Amino acid sequence: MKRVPMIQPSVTISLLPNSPKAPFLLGPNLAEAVATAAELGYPACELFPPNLAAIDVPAIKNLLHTHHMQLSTIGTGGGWVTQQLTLIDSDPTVRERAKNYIADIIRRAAELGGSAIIGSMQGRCGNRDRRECLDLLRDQLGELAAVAAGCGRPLFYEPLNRYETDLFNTLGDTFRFLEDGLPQNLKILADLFHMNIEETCSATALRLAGSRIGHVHFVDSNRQVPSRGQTDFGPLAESLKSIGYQGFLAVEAFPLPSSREAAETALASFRRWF
Ligand code: LER
Ligand code: MN
Repeated sequence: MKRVPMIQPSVTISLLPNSPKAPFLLGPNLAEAVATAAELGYPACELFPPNLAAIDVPAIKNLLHTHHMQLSTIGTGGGWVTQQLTLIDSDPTVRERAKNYIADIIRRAAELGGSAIIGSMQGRCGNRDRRECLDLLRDQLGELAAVAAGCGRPLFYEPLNRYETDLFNTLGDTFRFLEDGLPQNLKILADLFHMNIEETCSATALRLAGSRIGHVHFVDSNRQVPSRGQTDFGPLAESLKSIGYQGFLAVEAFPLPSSREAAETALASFRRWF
């Protein structure tokens, strides 16, 4: 019998005050957000905490248990937003703090059954030597992937569009960098919004990255929820199914026209294509 891939939706919850300019659907009250996600029918959520203190593991575990909700992922971008930490900062003490911050999130996410995401905290190279920047990135990602492996988890690295990083913008370039010696538990986070800006063909890029894809940000071309932009999700869904993708599609999108309506529309879109 043909095995049907298990792709599940997840909804983003920001623990920072919500804003129509930030791509998170629910929050900032965690208890209310988890209750709403469960009521709408989401099996999982992705958290965006502003700092480590916001990740109260026993309290979150209790809340997830009460609502039969899984934690798919925790974003680390708060380390950039609130403390300007990046993995390739030119100051070694900042790099060390950035690495420790992400390592802590990897461990806390693992205790909650989830995995960490490295997006904005990768940083930018700017006018420094690109080779040196990529060497720093390689060392930092390698150490953090080892922390995740010690917890029995993957770690997700996210290529971003050109306006947010100059390290890696496409899945193909990211794939080649990771395949050049970085461990297999270091997976690509494919964000369909960034890909819409950078890829020649997103459906092909997903196929070529294959089993290196570990997580997806499910979002439309204008960073609104799927079906509020101009992406044709049919070919993207076909690609993910063809590579046997088994992870989450986390809706990281603007909460428009309202948090609740966006979360409802995103789930309806998920059911239509997956
Ligand atoms: C940033 O644009 C993004 O897509 C996030 O997932 C990264 O933290
Ligand atoms: Mn993203």
